[in-house]
Amino acid sequence: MSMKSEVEQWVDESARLTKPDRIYWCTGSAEEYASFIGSMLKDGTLIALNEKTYPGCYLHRSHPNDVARTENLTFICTKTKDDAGPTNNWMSPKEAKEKVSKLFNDSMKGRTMYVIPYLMGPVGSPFSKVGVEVTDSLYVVANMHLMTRVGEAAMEHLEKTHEFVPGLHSLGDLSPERRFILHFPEEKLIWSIGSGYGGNALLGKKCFALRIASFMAHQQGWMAEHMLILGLQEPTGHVTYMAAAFPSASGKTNLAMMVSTLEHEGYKILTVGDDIAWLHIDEEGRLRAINPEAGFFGVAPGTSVKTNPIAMRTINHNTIFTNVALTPDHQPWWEGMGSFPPQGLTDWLGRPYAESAEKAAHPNSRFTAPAKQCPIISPHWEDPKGVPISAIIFGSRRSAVVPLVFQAYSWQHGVFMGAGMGAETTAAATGAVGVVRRDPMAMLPFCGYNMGDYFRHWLEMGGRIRKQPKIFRVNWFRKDKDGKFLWPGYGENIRVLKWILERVRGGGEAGETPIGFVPSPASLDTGGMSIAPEALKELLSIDKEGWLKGTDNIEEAFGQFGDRLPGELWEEHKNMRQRLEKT
Ligand code: GTP
Ligand code: SPV
Ligand code: MN
Repeated sequence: MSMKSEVEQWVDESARLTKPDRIYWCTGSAEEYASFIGSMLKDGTLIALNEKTYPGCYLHRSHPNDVARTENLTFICTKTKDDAGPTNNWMSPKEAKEKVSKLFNDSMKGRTMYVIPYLMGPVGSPFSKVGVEVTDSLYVVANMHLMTRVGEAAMEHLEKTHEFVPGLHSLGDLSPERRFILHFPEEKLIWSIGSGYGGNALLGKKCFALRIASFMAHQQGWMAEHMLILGLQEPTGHVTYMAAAFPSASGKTNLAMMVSTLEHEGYKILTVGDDIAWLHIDEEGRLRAINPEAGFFGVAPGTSVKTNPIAMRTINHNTIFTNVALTPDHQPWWEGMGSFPPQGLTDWLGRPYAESAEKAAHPNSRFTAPAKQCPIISPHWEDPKGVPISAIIFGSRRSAVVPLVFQAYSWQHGVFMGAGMGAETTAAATGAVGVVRRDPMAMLPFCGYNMGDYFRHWLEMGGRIRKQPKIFRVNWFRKDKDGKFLWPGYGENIRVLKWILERVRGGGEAGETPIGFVPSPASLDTGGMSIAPEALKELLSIDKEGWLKGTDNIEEAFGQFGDRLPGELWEEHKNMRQRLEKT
């Protein structure tokens, strides 16, 4: 059977269950995109933005109870609960299908089913993979057009690779009571119903490129990670590539597109990806990364000409905005855009904005824009081989304890550092914001299998990589006593990346501490930067009590995995505690 007929067979099967009135096969063409936009303008799914200042841009308001990923409704449906592990919600595949097929039953009656064949990764890359999403949401179709490579490219890749990940999506009734985001990693299948938002509904992104892909990567010897990929160009013109894992809404897009404040010295950033990296070991034993996505689904609030001018230039044309506020002259607006809320502003719910306690834009409002519109996109962003990675960076929001930057002593120590990472939660998922939880490698909501096995996989990958990337931890979010950020962040983060580059080269000064190599204030290039010496000192200080408490939290988190937690990580844990107690 040809691959086309295999896809057709699965589409038929999905149609028998959901009973759409029509089935439409997406080609991915510009005409198709324009006609879908036209229909959504007509039925009110989209609002056209100002043609002069935001050509080709639209606003979508999602259902008020459907504004972020819902981790509590996300399941890994492996045969055994143990294979999903203690950090994932689990249902048996049988129970999940019985329960949720009832919700899919007739869910597309009176509607059109859109079939989206899409490619994750550059055209012609041996690391790229095909997905097929069927959905009854045109908003999802339009976003998939921007975020992935839809149509011919996918079908051609499919004929060569004979493998695709099917994803069945329906809006259902959008009730959280009847919302399920299900993953069947053993059969590489995704079912999602009851949400039209972001990572819940654009199945190429978190569902495929992280949860299903991480499971495949574990089996096949590669890695699927919640990482940005950037190139750091230095005065000689040489570019060093780095990959960085930060939890949701914790600075990946911003770091990947940063305008360096050391540009006058010749240090600048090139963007390869802002959210997901697929990493493979090449014939020379180097770790290489591709960005499986073709667009950015980025956080709007906080994005301004000051903080992220590159994003502002990327998203002022051909962009879909979701849940931002609307000015009277139809421009998008959000908190932290750098201007006061204008008179006559409409909030994300479509109500007149009153300067009450509530925000005009939802804290998880987002933009969807094609990556090729990024003015500093790397010339290698679609290189089929990927880019060689020299440094891996873990980062998260920590208002206390964690220094601005430090380096792991070894790959194994770095894996421990990532596995034990604590992070304050954000608005990217429903639930409390600002609560510290363990978010290993920023993958807690995205690992499609037992995280104990995932840590083991990281250790094994390290053993296979001949030229191991150096591993670092960063924290832009440490606060002073008054609750103000100690570090200015954004473009100034280049100073940290410069030190990381020096360390990768075997240079750069650093002191040995219980937690790793920490730079002294003098070894960071802070020339021309306004930062109080006391602030810098505090940013690089080690809070012994805080870290000791952290080792207790790590012990508790590691304990959940029982004997699936690699002994090497307990060893690192013990060593760190001993080093802390000795100081
Ligand atoms: P996801 O798309 O959810 O995976 O998030 P992300 O990691 O790409 O986060 P993003 O770069 O969109 O940043 C989220 C929020 O953090 C935005 O409001 C930013 O303005 C803010 N932010 C990013 N970098 C910095 C920084 O260096 N310092 C401070 N203080 N805030 C930052
Ligand atoms: C995240 O939450 O990490 C995102 C947005 O990048 S979503 O696509 O909704 O997952
Ligand atoms: Mn993300």
